[in-house]
Formats: sequence, structure tokens, C-alpha cells
Amino acid sequence: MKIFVYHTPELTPSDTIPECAIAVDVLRATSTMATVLAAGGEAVQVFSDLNQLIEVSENWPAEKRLRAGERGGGKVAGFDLGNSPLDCTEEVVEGRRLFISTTNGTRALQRIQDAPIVLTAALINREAVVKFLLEKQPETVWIVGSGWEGTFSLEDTVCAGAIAHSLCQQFNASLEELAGNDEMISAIALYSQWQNDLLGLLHKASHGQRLLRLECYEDLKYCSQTDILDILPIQQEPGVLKSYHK
Ligand code: 3SL
Repeated sequence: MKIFVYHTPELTPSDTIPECAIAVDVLRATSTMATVLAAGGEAVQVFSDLNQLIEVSENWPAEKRLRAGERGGGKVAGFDLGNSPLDCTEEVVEGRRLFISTTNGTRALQRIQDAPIVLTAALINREAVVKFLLEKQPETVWIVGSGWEGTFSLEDTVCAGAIAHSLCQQFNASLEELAGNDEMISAIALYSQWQNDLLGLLHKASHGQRLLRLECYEDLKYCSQTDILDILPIQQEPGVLKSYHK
């Protein structure tokens, strides 16, 4: 297995596709997706365009759908939800499909949606992702950070490092054996430095600061936890993610 880390979707090569691609948006899209499926959501369907989301979800029974829209960290007017994982309780999401559009996370997913295996990862479901990779052993894995409008984000790269770090340990493999690019090694270095204070790192991150200005302190706290959900969102058809079962 070779693991490649890309800090943003824009940095992924356009002439090849990996066997397995993983989208990461710790703050907060992929944390929300894992939370929705863990709380019994039927599926998560992602859109980059808000109008298209409304159009497609119109064909779904109203009591079985939820529309979530985020722009600039805030909830889009007229939508049921914004992008806070804390709003996705069992009571709200059970048996329903979440139609969601966010600034960066949904764009990252769309960039990788042609890979044979597409997963989403966050710190909260990191180990579920690692378990899957150990079981399937895909030859090439891309871990793609969503970043913020094309730029690097600490929280996505630290999550990529958390996944790669656990894989190295559990494979009992050296960095050179697993590293597909230098970014993978630097992601592990970032994780190694911050693994005991991930909330501290999220507070320093520029998007963490943006969310703190929007009073989303509890979201940062929730998203900074590691391995609390044994759930793996996996793409079933382009743009539609369900929970993986063996
Ligand atoms: O950029 C995204 O996709 C979002 O996750 C951003 S936010 O955390 O909802 O502001």
C-alpha cells in the first residue's frame, strides 16, 4: 500500500486515480457525515450547488429528507440544518437522507468521486477508516484534505497524519514503505506533535478561528476527539454515501 496525502483537492493529480480515495474535512463536513450515519441517517448525498440540491431533494419524500447548507460557516437561509455535527442527533436524522452542500468538503468529495473506493474520514472516525484499509489493503490510497477555498488547512492534514500514523503502527511498516509522497511524512510529523492536544491545534487553525468567531466552540471540541465513532461513510453511487458494513 502507498499512501499519498494532498492538502487540497486542487493538488491531486488529474491524470491518475487511486484505488481508494478519502476525503477529509474535520471542520466540519466529514465530521458531520460520520455523525449523521452513526445516528441512523439513511444516507448522505453531497452537492456543490445549492439549487441542484433543492431540485434533487424535491423528489424525495419530505419526511425522509433533511437539507443542510453551509456557506462561510453559517447556515444557508431556508435549509433545515447548517453544518454542525451537534445538530445531527438520532431524533433529527434517523431514517432520513441528508442532502448537504458545504463550502469545501463537498467539493473535495466531488474531486475524488470516480475512484473505485471513496470514503470520508474525520478524527472522530479515524480508526474505522484504518480498519477498512487494513482489511482491503488497496494498492494506492489518496487522503485529500478539503482545505479552505484552495488553501492548506491544519485540521485536515493532522487527520491525514492520524490515519497514516495508525496505519504505519498497525502494519508494522516504516515510513518509507508506506509513504507515497513527502506530504504523507509531514502529515505524520504534524500529528505526532499535536496528538495530545488536537483541540489546541484546532483553536490555532484559521478555520477553527473562523468557527470560534461564530461561537462554534462545542463543534471544535467534538470534532477534535479521536476514534469515538465506529462508522465508515463509503460512496455507493457518485455523491451518495452510506455506512459501510462488511
Ligand atoms: O468547508 C466546508 O465544507 C465546511 O465544513 C465548512 S464549515 O465548518 O461548515 O464552516
